[in-house]
Amino acid sequence: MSTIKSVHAREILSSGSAPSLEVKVVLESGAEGRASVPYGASAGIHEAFVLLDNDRKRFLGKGMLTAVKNINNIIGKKLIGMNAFNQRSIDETMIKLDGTANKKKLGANAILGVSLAVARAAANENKQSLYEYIRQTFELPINTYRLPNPMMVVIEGGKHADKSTDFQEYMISPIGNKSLKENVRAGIEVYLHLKKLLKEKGYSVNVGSEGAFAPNGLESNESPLNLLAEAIKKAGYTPGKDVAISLDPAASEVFQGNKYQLKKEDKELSSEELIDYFMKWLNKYPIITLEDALHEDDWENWPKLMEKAGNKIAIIGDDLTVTNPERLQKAIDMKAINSILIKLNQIGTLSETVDCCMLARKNGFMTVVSHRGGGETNDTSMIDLAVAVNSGFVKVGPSRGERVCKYNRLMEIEEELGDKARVAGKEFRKIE
Ligand code: 2PG
Ligand code: MG
Repeated sequence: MSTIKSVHAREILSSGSAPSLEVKVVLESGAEGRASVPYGASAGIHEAFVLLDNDRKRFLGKGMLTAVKNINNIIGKKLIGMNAFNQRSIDETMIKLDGTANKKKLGANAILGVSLAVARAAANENKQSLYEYIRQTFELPINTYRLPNPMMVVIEGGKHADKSTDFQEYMISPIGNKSLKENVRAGIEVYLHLKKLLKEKGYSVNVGSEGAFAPNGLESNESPLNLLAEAIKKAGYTPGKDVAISLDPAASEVFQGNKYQLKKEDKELSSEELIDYFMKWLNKYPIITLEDALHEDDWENWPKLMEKAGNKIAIIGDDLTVTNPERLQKAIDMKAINSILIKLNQIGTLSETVDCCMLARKNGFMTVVSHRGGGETNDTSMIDLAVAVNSGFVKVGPSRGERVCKYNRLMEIEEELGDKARVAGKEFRKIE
């Protein structure tokens, strides 16, 4: 047992040019753990609360000094002296101390920062990798290591870009069944060929907030799919076999007046019409996962999409489920999805995130651990989590330091595990 000696937080900068926070936890043994937290751009309304200062004189209101103070003056004081190896009780203590349903009082950003820093300190004390420590401390009944495939956002629109597509993310998913390193390479090569292709066609190759291209003037919301298929071929891969396509329309963001507004095409669609719209794409392109195809509270229509496409592809909930075991349980009961996106900061503690992953696995659901679009940091805890729970994919952009550090961590883990691990590849939906 090693007790917590100090907890210290500071405001840092995130990739979104707004602050985030970093926490350092020191144990009596001298072991240290550091963690920082991301935040979303198109955050779901049911997510845990990100506490901002709202002081317009600092960072346009986006400072995190209040959350930092909550850590240094309230959370830290409560946790000092506690056993760092009892992650569950650390997290439960913070949840109780906050006392609200969505961590509004202390801030989920504050709570998550501490939760992860404690886990890192304990792992360091044990001289274990974080993924290994997560398996051990939560006694996860998983014995194999199956590394997640990359899911790379390569064209972004919606809230993540300016004047691009209505939908948020067009992604490539290398599943070639080789090593993780080879799948990462395939993804990056397709990204580079896509860049060439966009240039040839006269589009800009400036990147959006997740490091994906965000071209102006695309003809329709379907155009990126053709570009992706072409780039996959140009890179020497077979669409669907080596590299497939994943989509996150982030439909909540285009939902207005009870309809889905596709401004780019001057269309206003009902839920059923939007499902048919996507079904046409599924029949035409090698799409293997579809995330947030409907609004976050359009519960009655999600099962209709599942009925039509659930046996062919992964239907993923993100804003729908917000890494919340209760919302996931509802989705399970309603047969609304068969896979779930996992974001640590949507729920705000490591324990609750792991519980959500395990509930998903128990029900045969694939998990995809994801970065955030608003502001990311160089923290790579999401990767260790993905490895700990045998996720099918990790969703991360293919460029910018705060994104590629995640892939670099994943490749490091592959090297560390050697023969003990293999990549999920085409079996990404298999639960092991
Ligand atoms: C999403 C994410 C990550 P944001 O919708 O899946 O790509 O976006 O972090 O902005 O919610
Ligand atoms: Mg999403």
